Amino acid sequence: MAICSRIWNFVIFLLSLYIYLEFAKQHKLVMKEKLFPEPPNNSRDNSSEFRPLKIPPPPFPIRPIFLSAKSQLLEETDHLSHPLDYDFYRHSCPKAERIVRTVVQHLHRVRPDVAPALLRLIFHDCFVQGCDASVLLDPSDEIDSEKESLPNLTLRGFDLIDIIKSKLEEECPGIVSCADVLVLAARDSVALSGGPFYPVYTGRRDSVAAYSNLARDVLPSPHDNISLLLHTFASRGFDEKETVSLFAAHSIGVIRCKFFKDRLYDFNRSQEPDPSMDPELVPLLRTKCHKRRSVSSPESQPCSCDFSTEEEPGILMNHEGSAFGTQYYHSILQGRGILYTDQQLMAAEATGNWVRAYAADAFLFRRDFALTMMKLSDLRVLTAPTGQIRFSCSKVA
Ligand SMILES: *[C@@H]1O[C@H](CO)[C@@H](O)[C@H](O)[C@H]1NC(C)=O
Ligand SMILES: *[C@@H]1O[C@H](CO)[C@@H](O)[C@H](O)[C@H]1NC(C)=O
Ligand SMILES: *[C@@H]1O[C@H](CO)[C@@H](O)[C@H](O)[C@H]1NC(C)=O
Ligand SMILES: *[C@@H]1O[C@H](CO)[C@@H](O)[C@H](O)[C@H]1NC(C)=O
Ligand SMILES: CC(=O)N[C@H]1CO[C@H](CO)[C@@H](O)[C@@H]1O
Repeated sequence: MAICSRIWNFVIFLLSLYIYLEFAKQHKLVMKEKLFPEPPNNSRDNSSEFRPLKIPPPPFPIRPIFLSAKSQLLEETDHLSHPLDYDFYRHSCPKAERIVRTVVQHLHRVRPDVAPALLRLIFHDCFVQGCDASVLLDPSDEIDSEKESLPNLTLRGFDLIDIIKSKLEEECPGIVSCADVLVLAARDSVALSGGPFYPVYTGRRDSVAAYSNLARDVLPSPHDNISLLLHTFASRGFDEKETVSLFAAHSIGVIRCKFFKDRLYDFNRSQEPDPSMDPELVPLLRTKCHKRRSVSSPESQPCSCDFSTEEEPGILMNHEGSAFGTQYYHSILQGRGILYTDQQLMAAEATGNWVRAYAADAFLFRRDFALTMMKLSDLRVLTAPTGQIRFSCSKVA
């Protein structure tokens, strides 16, 4: 018995040593790797784009390898000029970020649509008037809800935000804003679905209004061409590189047939498939998305479609794990982008170059995606004394 147990302990010891050495090796490898690679030599701008990162140390290591690359402290000046604070709730609700993470982790295990839903929510919130949780407001007499405006039809996950918020209210009532909940939850769900982890500032406050008309006007559509797309993203301060990296959000979730069916059957009213789509992909997608439904609801007017999204067929974009992002760019390079806008990334030289760069270099992509998400999360935030802290995210307090 005793010998048996000693052998067993030795095996365990060897195993731990092996794991430790593997980890150390990986760690060293990554540190040696070009952490801040040169831009693709055909990219347009070469000036300030590739400065090393200066971001604060993360509160917890979800992706230690990614984080080890950039644990330098935020520059003092950056910090002072920033409207938000790092770890804003450290005194008022120290468990806030941990609670968000725990709930998101739990939800992620039971519902695979959590990450895509939260990513879409944060994009729709931040892109419209800023990250102020305006997208979460229900319609009422005073609120012309963004939920009602056309692009919101694909939005889900409001219930996820409510669940997280109610947990926070139990711990520290009236302290954590819905805008912060959304940003933190999106950040954690990206990491859980194989994307990079990135630190976010907190201290946002919630809007007292929604902006449904603005939502209709400024949100990009799946039918936008590249010039319109770049114009839309530039209006929110995103350059070509950032625009291309944000599109990696399309590497998870389900894309409904109604958003791309015209490309399979009647592109640009030609009765032909979209010539920019890989001809081998067309029959494959046709088996998922039948023509019949499109006859009764022309694709050029998506708003006349059947809104019952639960029954609406779609394509699962399950490029998760280590392939988050890079696999998506590979698909585009092969003409296998699902949406017209996805494939349009190849229609301009600058964006096409970034697609190539990200397909080839996962590390470059992860860094840029993290930076762009951080930028998105900080768009036009409300801070005290403006805005408010809602008790229920769907209602003005
Ligand atoms: C980029 O650099 C590589 C290696 O230096 C070279 O082979 C390639 O032709 C360059 N591409 C362009 C577009 O300049
Ligand atoms: C890129 O860098 C080179 C050398 O530093 C410089 O001469 C050139 O003007 C830069 N190009 C752009 C677009 O900034
Ligand atoms: C892109 O779309 C816009 C709006 O639909 C249109 O005005 C523009 O001509 C299009 N550009 C190209 C290059 O097709
Ligand atoms: C759509 O068809 C029209 C007329 O045939 C043509 O002028 C236009 O360039 C086409 N647009 C696209 C995006 O192919
Ligand atoms: C489900 C839903 O909210 N649908 C609305 C989406 O937006 C359109 C147009 O703004 C409305 O007509 C729908 O009722």
